[in-house]
Amino acid sequence: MKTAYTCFCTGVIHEGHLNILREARRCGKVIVGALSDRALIRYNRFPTASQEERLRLYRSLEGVDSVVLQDDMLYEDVLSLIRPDYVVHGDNWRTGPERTIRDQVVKKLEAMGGALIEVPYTNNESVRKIDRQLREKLAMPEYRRRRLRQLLGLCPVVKAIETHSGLTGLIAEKTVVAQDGRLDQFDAMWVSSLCDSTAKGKPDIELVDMSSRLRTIDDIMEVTTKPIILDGDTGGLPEHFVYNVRTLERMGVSAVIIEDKKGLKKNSLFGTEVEQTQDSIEGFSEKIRAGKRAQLTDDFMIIARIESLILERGMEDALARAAAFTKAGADGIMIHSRKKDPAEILEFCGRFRSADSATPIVVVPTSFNAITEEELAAHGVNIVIYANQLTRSAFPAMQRTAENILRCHRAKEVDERLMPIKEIITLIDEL
Ligand code: SPV
Ligand code: MG
Repeated sequence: MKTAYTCFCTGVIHEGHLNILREARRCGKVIVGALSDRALIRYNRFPTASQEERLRLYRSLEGVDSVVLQDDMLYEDVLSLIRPDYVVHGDNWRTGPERTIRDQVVKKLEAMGGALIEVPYTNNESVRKIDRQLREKLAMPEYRRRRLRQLLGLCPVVKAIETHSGLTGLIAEKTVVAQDGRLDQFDAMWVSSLCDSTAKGKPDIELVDMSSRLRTIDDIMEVTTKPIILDGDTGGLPEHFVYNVRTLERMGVSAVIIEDKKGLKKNSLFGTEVEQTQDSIEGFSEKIRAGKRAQLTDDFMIIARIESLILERGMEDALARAAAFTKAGADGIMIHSRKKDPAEILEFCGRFRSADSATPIVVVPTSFNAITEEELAAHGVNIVIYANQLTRSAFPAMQRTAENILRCHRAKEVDERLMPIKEIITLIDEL
Protein backbone atom coordinates (compact mmCIF):
# COMPACT_ATOMS: atom_id res chain seq x y z
CA MET A 1 0.00 0.00 0.00
CA LYS A 2 1.27 3.50 -0.88
CA THR A 3 1.60 6.26 1.69
CA ALA A 4 0.70 9.93 1.58
CA TYR A 5 2.11 12.56 3.91
CA THR A 6 0.62 15.92 4.76
CA CYS A 7 1.71 18.44 7.36
CA PHE A 8 -0.75 20.54 9.37
CA CYS A 9 -0.16 23.52 11.63
CA THR A 10 -3.76 24.36 12.43
CA GLY A 11 -5.59 24.06 15.74
CA VAL A 12 -8.98 23.97 13.98
CA ILE A 13 -9.81 21.55 11.19
CA HIS A 14 -11.95 23.03 8.43
CA GLU A 15 -13.23 22.03 5.03
CA GLY A 16 -9.84 22.76 3.42
CA HIS A 17 -8.01 20.30 5.67
CA LEU A 18 -10.72 17.67 5.12
CA ASN A 19 -10.24 18.06 1.34
CA ILE A 20 -6.53 17.43 1.76
CA LEU A 21 -7.19 14.35 3.89
CA ARG A 22 -9.69 13.03 1.35
CA GLU A 23 -7.13 13.43 -1.41
CA ALA A 24 -4.44 11.76 0.71
CA ARG A 25 -6.79 8.87 1.52
CA ARG A 26 -7.20 8.20 -2.18
CA CYS A 27 -3.44 7.64 -2.41
CA GLY A 28 -3.31 5.04 0.36
CA LYS A 29 -2.15 5.12 3.98
CA VAL A 30 -2.30 8.65 5.49
CA ILE A 31 0.41 10.04 7.74
CA VAL A 32 -0.19 13.51 9.16
CA GLY A 33 2.67 15.64 10.41
CA ALA A 34 2.05 18.11 13.21
CA LEU A 35 4.42 21.03 12.83
CA SER A 36 6.07 21.63 16.19
CA ASP A 37 5.53 24.93 18.04
CA ARG A 38 9.18 25.80 17.59
CA ALA A 39 8.97 25.46 13.81
CA LEU A 40 5.46 26.83 13.48
CA ILE A 41 6.15 30.23 15.04
CA ARG A 42 8.63 31.07 12.26
CA TYR A 43 6.45 29.64 9.50
CA ASN A 44 2.96 30.68 10.41
CA ARG A 45 0.86 32.42 13.00
CA PHE A 46 1.39 31.59 16.66
CA PRO A 47 -0.62 28.43 17.53
CA THR A 48 -4.03 28.81 19.17
CA ALA A 49 -3.85 25.20 20.39
CA SER A 50 -0.87 23.59 22.12
CA GLN A 51 1.39 21.11 20.34
CA GLU A 52 -0.13 18.25 22.40
CA GLU A 53 -3.68 19.39 21.59
CA ARG A 54 -2.85 19.52 17.89
CA LEU A 55 -1.31 16.03 17.98
CA ARG A 56 -4.44 14.72 19.73
CA LEU A 57 -6.72 16.50 17.28
CA TYR A 58 -5.00 15.04 14.21
CA ARG A 59 -4.97 11.53 15.73
CA SER A 60 -8.74 11.77 16.25
CA LEU A 61 -9.45 12.50 12.59
CA GLU A 62 -11.15 9.85 10.53
CA GLY A 63 -8.92 8.37 7.85
CA VAL A 64 -5.63 9.30 9.55
CA ASP A 65 -3.42 6.22 10.04
CA SER A 66 -0.66 7.84 12.06
CA VAL A 67 0.58 11.20 13.28
CA VAL A 68 4.20 12.33 13.63
CA LEU A 69 5.77 15.49 14.97
CA GLN A 70 7.50 17.50 12.24
CA ASP A 71 10.09 19.52 14.14
CA ASP A 72 11.40 21.59 11.23
CA MET A 73 9.55 23.72 8.71
CA LEU A 74 11.64 22.00 6.04
CA TYR A 75 10.41 18.54 5.08
CA GLU A 76 13.88 17.07 4.51
CA ASP A 77 14.17 15.03 7.72
CA VAL A 78 10.56 13.90 7.96
CA LEU A 79 10.51 12.78 4.33
CA SER A 80 13.77 10.87 4.77
CA LEU A 81 12.24 9.11 7.74
CA ILE A 82 8.79 8.31 6.32
CA ARG A 83 9.71 8.00 2.63
CA PRO A 84 6.11 8.59 1.48
CA ASP A 85 5.01 8.05 -2.10
CA TYR A 86 3.08 11.32 -2.06
CA VAL A 87 3.07 14.65 -0.27
CA VAL A 88 -0.33 16.31 -0.31
CA HIS A 89 -0.60 20.08 0.25
CA GLY A 90 -2.90 23.01 -0.59
CA ASP A 91 -1.83 24.89 -3.72
CA ASN A 92 -1.56 28.16 -1.78
CA TRP A 93 2.16 27.60 -1.17
CA ARG A 94 2.97 28.11 -4.85
CA THR A 95 3.26 31.86 -4.28
CA GLY A 96 4.69 34.01 -1.51
CA PRO A 97 7.50 33.12 0.90
CA GLU A 98 6.18 29.55 1.46
CA ARG A 99 7.26 28.78 -2.09
CA THR A 100 10.78 28.19 -0.82
CA ILE A 101 9.53 25.26 1.29
CA ARG A 102 7.56 23.87 -1.65
CA ASP A 103 10.62 24.03 -3.93
CA GLN A 104 12.60 21.91 -1.50
CA VAL A 105 9.79 19.38 -1.12
CA VAL A 106 9.63 19.05 -4.92
CA LYS A 107 13.40 18.49 -5.07
CA LYS A 108 13.37 15.95 -2.27
CA LEU A 109 10.44 14.03 -3.77
CA GLU A 110 12.19 13.94 -7.13
CA ALA A 111 15.25 12.41 -5.49
CA MET A 112 13.12 9.85 -3.63
CA GLY A 113 10.85 9.02 -6.56
CA GLY A 114 7.76 10.49 -4.87
CA ALA A 115 5.16 12.94 -6.17
CA LEU A 116 3.53 16.14 -4.97
CA ILE A 117 -0.25 16.39 -5.07
CA GLU A 118 -1.65 19.88 -4.74
CA VAL A 119 -5.25 20.42 -3.73
CA PRO A 120 -6.91 23.71 -4.75
CA TYR A 121 -6.98 25.96 -1.67
CA THR A 122 -10.45 26.21 -0.16
CA ASN A 123 -11.20 29.90 0.06
CA ASN A 124 -14.87 30.13 0.91
CA GLU A 125 -16.77 32.26 3.43
CA SER A 126 -16.68 29.62 6.18
CA VAL A 127 -12.92 29.04 5.90
CA ARG A 128 -12.29 32.80 5.86
CA LYS A 129 -14.46 33.16 8.95
CA ILE A 130 -12.53 30.47 10.85
CA ASP A 131 -9.31 32.21 9.90
CA ARG A 132 -10.63 35.55 11.18
CA GLN A 133 -11.81 33.91 14.40
CA LEU A 134 -8.39 32.37 15.03
CA ARG A 135 -6.70 35.69 14.39
CA GLU A 136 -9.12 37.42 16.73
CA LYS A 137 -8.45 34.84 19.43
CA LEU A 138 -4.70 35.56 19.26
CA ALA A 139 -5.42 39.28 19.62
CA MET A 140 -7.41 38.78 22.85
CA PRO A 141 -5.61 40.17 25.92
CA GLU A 142 -5.28 36.81 27.71
CA TYR A 143 -3.70 35.15 24.68
CA ARG A 144 -1.50 38.05 23.61
CA ARG A 145 -0.25 38.84 27.12
CA ARG A 146 1.16 35.39 27.86
CA ARG A 147 2.73 34.98 24.46
CA LEU A 148 6.01 36.67 25.34
CA ARG A 149 6.67 34.17 28.15
CA GLN A 150 5.70 31.34 25.78
CA LEU A 151 8.11 32.65 23.17
CA LEU A 152 10.92 32.84 25.71
CA GLY A 153 10.43 29.11 26.23
CA LEU A 154 10.39 28.37 22.50
CA CYS A 155 12.96 30.62 20.84
CA PRO A 156 16.71 30.79 21.25
CA VAL A 157 16.19 34.55 20.93
CA VAL A 158 12.96 36.59 20.75
CA LYS A 159 13.16 39.29 18.07
CA ALA A 160 11.16 42.49 18.58
CA ILE A 161 10.80 45.39 16.16
CA GLU A 162 9.73 48.94 16.90
CA THR A 163 6.13 49.92 16.16
CA HIS A 164 4.43 53.26 16.75
CA SER A 165 1.21 53.07 14.70
CA GLY A 166 -1.25 50.66 13.13
CA LEU A 167 0.79 50.66 9.93
CA THR A 168 4.14 49.88 11.57
CA GLY A 169 2.26 47.26 13.60
CA LEU A 170 1.14 45.63 10.35
CA ILE A 171 4.72 45.56 9.12
CA ALA A 172 5.84 43.83 12.34
CA GLU A 173 2.92 41.44 12.12
CA LYS A 174 3.11 40.47 8.47
CA THR A 175 6.68 40.76 7.26
CA VAL A 176 7.96 37.29 6.42
CA VAL A 177 11.16 36.57 4.53
CA ALA A 178 12.38 33.43 2.85
CA GLN A 179 16.11 32.96 3.24
CA ASP A 180 18.31 29.87 2.89
CA GLY A 181 15.17 27.86 2.30
CA ARG A 182 13.56 28.91 5.60
CA LEU A 183 11.00 31.49 6.59
CA ASP A 184 11.50 34.05 9.30
CA GLN A 185 9.46 36.76 10.98
CA PHE A 186 9.50 39.00 14.04
CA ASP A 187 8.20 37.59 17.31
CA ALA A 188 7.16 40.72 19.16
CA MET A 189 6.72 44.50 18.99
CA TRP A 190 8.51 47.22 20.94
CA VAL A 191 6.54 50.40 21.55
CA SER A 192 9.48 52.77 21.83
CA SER A 193 9.19 56.05 23.72
CA LEU A 194 11.58 57.60 21.21
CA CYS A 195 9.60 56.57 18.13
CA ASP A 196 6.16 57.12 19.67
CA SER A 197 7.28 60.65 20.63
CA THR A 198 8.99 61.26 17.26
CA ALA A 199 5.85 60.19 15.37
CA LYS A 200 4.04 62.92 17.28
CA GLY A 201 6.81 65.45 16.60
CA LYS A 202 7.70 65.58 20.32
CA PRO A 203 10.98 65.08 22.23
CA ASP A 204 11.59 61.81 24.06
CA ILE A 205 11.35 63.27 27.58
CA GLU A 206 8.20 61.58 28.95
CA LEU A 207 6.25 64.51 27.51
CA VAL A 208 3.98 62.14 25.59
CA ASP A 209 1.97 60.96 28.57
CA MET A 210 0.69 57.48 29.37
CA SER A 211 -2.83 58.18 28.02
CA SER A 212 -1.32 58.99 24.65
CA ARG A 213 1.03 55.97 24.78
CA LEU A 214 -1.98 53.73 25.56
CA ARG A 215 -3.77 55.19 22.54
CA THR A 216 -0.80 54.19 20.36
CA ILE A 217 -0.82 50.69 21.86
CA ASP A 218 -4.53 50.40 21.16
CA ASP A 219 -4.02 51.41 17.50
CA ILE A 220 -1.36 48.70 17.19
CA MET A 221 -3.45 46.10 19.01
CA GLU A 222 -6.42 46.66 16.73
CA VAL A 223 -4.56 45.32 13.72
CA THR A 224 -2.02 42.84 15.14
CA THR A 225 -1.73 39.72 17.29
CA LYS A 226 1.97 39.69 18.25
CA PRO A 227 3.00 40.45 21.84
CA ILE A 228 3.86 43.98 22.90
CA ILE A 229 6.79 45.13 25.01
CA LEU A 230 6.24 48.69 26.17
CA ASP A 231 9.09 51.10 26.71
CA GLY A 232 7.77 52.49 30.00
CA ASP A 233 10.51 55.16 30.36
CA THR A 234 11.21 55.62 34.10
CA GLY A 235 7.84 54.17 35.08
CA GLY A 236 7.06 57.56 36.67
CA LEU A 237 6.14 57.81 40.32
CA PRO A 238 5.69 54.41 42.01
CA GLU A 239 2.21 55.59 43.03
CA HIS A 240 1.36 56.02 39.32
CA PHE A 241 3.32 53.01 38.07
CA VAL A 242 1.10 50.55 39.97
CA TYR A 243 -2.00 51.82 38.17
CA ASN A 244 -0.27 51.63 34.83
CA VAL A 245 0.78 48.03 35.47
CA ARG A 246 -2.88 47.10 35.97
CA THR A 247 -3.96 48.96 32.82
CA LEU A 248 -1.26 47.36 30.68
CA GLU A 249 -2.10 43.89 31.97
CA ARG A 250 -5.78 44.41 31.29
CA MET A 251 -5.04 45.58 27.74
CA GLY A 252 -2.93 42.50 27.02
CA VAL A 253 0.54 44.08 26.95
CA SER A 254 3.14 41.39 27.76
CA ALA A 255 5.90 43.41 29.38
CA VAL A 256 6.90 46.87 30.45
CA ILE A 257 10.55 47.86 30.59
CA ILE A 258 11.34 50.65 33.01
CA GLU A 259 14.73 52.35 33.30
CA ASP A 260 16.54 53.26 36.49
CA LYS A 261 16.55 57.00 35.91
CA LYS A 262 14.61 59.76 37.60
CA GLY A 263 13.80 63.42 37.10
CA LEU A 264 13.71 64.70 33.53
CA LYS A 265 14.44 61.64 31.42
CA LYS A 266 16.38 62.11 28.19
CA ASN A 267 16.99 59.49 25.53
CA SER A 268 19.81 57.12 26.48
CA LEU A 269 21.59 57.53 23.16
CA PHE A 270 22.59 61.05 24.34
CA GLY A 271 24.55 59.31 27.12
CA THR A 272 26.51 61.78 29.24
CA GLU A 273 26.13 64.61 26.68
CA VAL A 274 22.99 65.68 28.56
CA GLU A 275 22.22 65.71 32.25
CA GLN A 276 20.50 62.54 33.40
CA THR A 277 20.01 61.28 36.92
CA GLN A 278 20.14 57.60 37.84
CA ASP A 279 17.76 56.41 40.53
CA SER A 280 19.24 54.77 43.64
CA ILE A 281 19.26 50.98 43.80
CA GLU A 282 16.87 51.12 46.74
CA GLY A 283 14.50 53.66 45.12
CA PHE A 284 14.23 51.71 41.86
CA SER A 285 13.95 48.34 43.63
CA GLU A 286 10.99 49.73 45.55
CA LYS A 287 9.31 50.76 42.28
CA ILE A 288 9.78 47.22 40.94
CA ARG A 289 8.41 45.70 44.16
CA ALA A 290 5.36 48.02 44.01
CA GLY A 291 4.72 47.04 40.38
CA LYS A 292 5.01 43.34 41.17
CA ARG A 293 2.60 43.68 44.08
CA ALA A 294 0.07 45.40 41.80
CA GLN A 295 0.37 42.75 39.05
CA LEU A 296 -2.49 40.23 39.02
CA THR A 297 -1.66 37.81 36.23
CA ASP A 298 1.31 35.43 36.05
CA ASP A 299 1.89 36.40 32.42
CA PHE A 300 2.90 40.03 32.68
CA MET A 301 6.60 40.94 32.97
CA ILE A 302 8.24 43.94 34.58
CA ILE A 303 11.73 44.26 33.14
CA ALA A 304 14.36 46.48 34.76
CA ARG A 305 16.56 48.52 32.45
CA ILE A 306 19.98 49.43 33.72
CA GLU A 307 21.56 52.68 32.57
CA SER A 308 24.93 52.36 34.33
CA LEU A 309 26.91 51.75 31.12
CA ILE A 310 25.12 54.59 29.31
CA LEU A 311 25.90 56.94 32.20
CA GLU A 312 29.48 55.60 32.51
CA ARG A 313 29.06 54.38 36.06
CA GLY A 314 30.88 51.14 35.34
CA MET A 315 30.35 47.43 35.03
CA GLU A 316 30.35 46.69 38.78
CA ASP A 317 27.49 49.16 39.29
CA ALA A 318 25.53 47.59 36.40
CA LEU A 319 26.00 44.08 37.83
CA ALA A 320 25.13 45.15 41.38
CA ARG A 321 21.95 46.75 40.08
CA ALA A 322 21.05 43.69 37.99
CA ALA A 323 21.33 41.46 41.06
CA ALA A 324 19.35 43.89 43.25
CA PHE A 325 16.57 44.47 40.71
CA THR A 326 16.20 40.74 40.10
CA LYS A 327 15.96 40.21 43.86
CA ALA A 328 13.28 42.93 43.97
CA GLY A 329 11.22 40.81 41.55
CA ALA A 330 12.16 42.05 38.07
CA ASP A 331 11.22 39.43 35.45
CA GLY A 332 14.10 40.39 33.20
CA ILE A 333 17.08 42.72 32.88
CA MET A 334 17.67 45.08 29.99
CA ILE A 335 21.25 46.23 29.71
CA HIS A 336 21.90 49.20 27.46
CA SER A 337 25.04 50.63 25.87
CA ARG A 338 25.72 53.25 23.24
CA LYS A 339 29.13 51.93 22.27
CA LYS A 340 29.70 50.59 18.76
CA ASP A 341 31.73 47.74 20.19
CA PRO A 342 29.55 45.16 21.95
CA ALA A 343 32.38 44.22 24.37
CA GLU A 344 30.81 45.80 27.47
CA ILE A 345 27.41 44.27 26.70
CA LEU A 346 28.98 40.84 26.25
CA GLU A 347 31.01 41.19 29.46
CA PHE A 348 27.83 42.11 31.33
CA CYS A 349 25.93 39.17 29.84
CA GLY A 350 28.69 36.70 30.65
CA ARG A 351 29.09 37.85 34.25
CA PHE A 352 25.35 38.16 34.88
CA ARG A 353 24.73 34.70 33.39
CA SER A 354 27.40 33.05 35.52
CA ALA A 355 25.47 34.19 38.61
CA ASP A 356 21.93 33.87 37.21
CA SER A 357 21.12 31.33 34.54
CA ALA A 358 17.39 32.02 34.37
CA THR A 359 16.47 35.72 34.34
CA PRO A 360 15.94 36.85 30.74
CA ILE A 361 18.41 39.40 29.34
CA VAL A 362 17.20 42.05 26.91
CA VAL A 363 19.45 44.13 24.64
CA VAL A 364 18.90 46.95 22.14
CA PRO A 365 21.68 46.75 19.53
CA THR A 366 21.25 50.20 17.97
CA SER A 367 24.88 51.28 18.36
CA PHE A 368 26.48 47.83 18.51
CA ASN A 369 24.63 46.78 15.39
CA ALA A 370 27.27 44.53 13.83
CA ILE A 371 26.64 41.69 16.24
CA THR A 372 24.06 39.12 15.13
CA GLU A 373 21.12 37.73 17.07
CA GLU A 374 22.82 34.32 17.14
CA GLU A 375 25.99 35.75 18.68
CA LEU A 376 23.96 37.62 21.29
CA ALA A 377 21.97 34.46 22.07
CA ALA A 378 25.24 32.55 22.50
CA HIS A 379 26.13 35.07 25.22
CA GLY A 380 22.87 34.45 27.07
CA VAL A 381 20.67 37.17 25.54
CA ASN A 382 16.98 36.23 25.32
CA ILE A 383 15.31 39.26 23.72
CA VAL A 384 16.77 41.48 20.99
CA ILE A 385 14.94 44.75 20.31
CA TYR A 386 15.33 46.67 17.05
CA ALA A 387 14.21 49.86 18.74
CA ASN A 388 14.00 52.59 16.11
CA GLN A 389 14.88 51.28 12.64
CA LEU A 390 11.40 51.64 11.10
CA THR A 391 11.17 55.29 12.10
CA ARG A 392 14.71 55.97 10.92
CA SER A 393 14.00 54.39 7.54
CA ALA A 394 10.65 56.14 7.01
CA PHE A 395 11.73 59.66 7.98
CA PRO A 396 14.49 60.20 5.37
CA ALA A 397 12.34 58.57 2.67
CA MET A 398 9.46 60.95 3.41
CA GLN A 399 11.75 63.96 3.63
CA ARG A 400 13.34 63.18 0.26
CA THR A 401 9.92 62.82 -1.38
CA ALA A 402 8.74 66.16 0.05
CA GLU A 403 11.91 67.90 -1.19
CA ASN A 404 11.64 66.38 -4.67
CA ILE A 405 8.01 67.43 -5.09
CA LEU A 406 8.97 70.97 -4.10
CA ARG A 407 11.84 70.97 -6.61
CA CYS A 408 9.86 69.53 -9.53
CA HIS A 409 6.52 71.27 -8.88
CA ARG A 410 4.82 67.94 -9.49
CA ALA A 411 4.88 64.36 -8.20
CA LYS A 412 5.79 62.48 -11.38
CA GLU A 413 9.54 62.32 -10.58
CA VAL A 414 9.04 60.72 -7.19
CA ASP A 415 6.44 58.23 -8.29
CA GLU A 416 8.70 55.37 -9.27
CA ARG A 417 10.16 55.23 -5.75
CA LEU A 418 6.69 55.02 -4.16
CA MET A 419 4.70 51.97 -3.29
CA PRO A 420 1.53 51.78 -5.40
CA ILE A 421 -1.58 52.43 -3.32
CA LYS A 422 -2.87 49.03 -4.46
CA GLU A 423 0.07 47.36 -2.72
CA ILE A 424 -0.29 49.43 0.44
CA ILE A 425 -3.89 48.35 0.79
CA THR A 426 -3.03 44.68 0.50
CA LEU A 427 -1.43 45.12 3.94
CA ILE A 428 -4.72 46.21 5.43
CA ASP A 429 -7.17 43.48 6.40
CA GLU A 430 -10.71 43.78 5.15
CA LEU A 431 -13.58 42.41 7.16
C1 SPV B 1 13.52 53.82 22.88
O1 SPV B 1 13.42 53.17 21.84
O2 SPV B 1 12.80 54.75 23.16
C2 SPV B 1 14.52 53.42 23.88
C3 SPV B 1 15.73 52.72 23.45
O3 SPV B 1 14.35 53.74 25.03
S1 SPV B 1 16.94 53.94 23.20
O4 SPV B 1 16.41 54.92 22.28
O5 SPV B 1 18.10 53.28 22.68
O6 SPV B 1 17.20 54.57 24.48
MG1 MG C 1 12.78 55.05 25.35
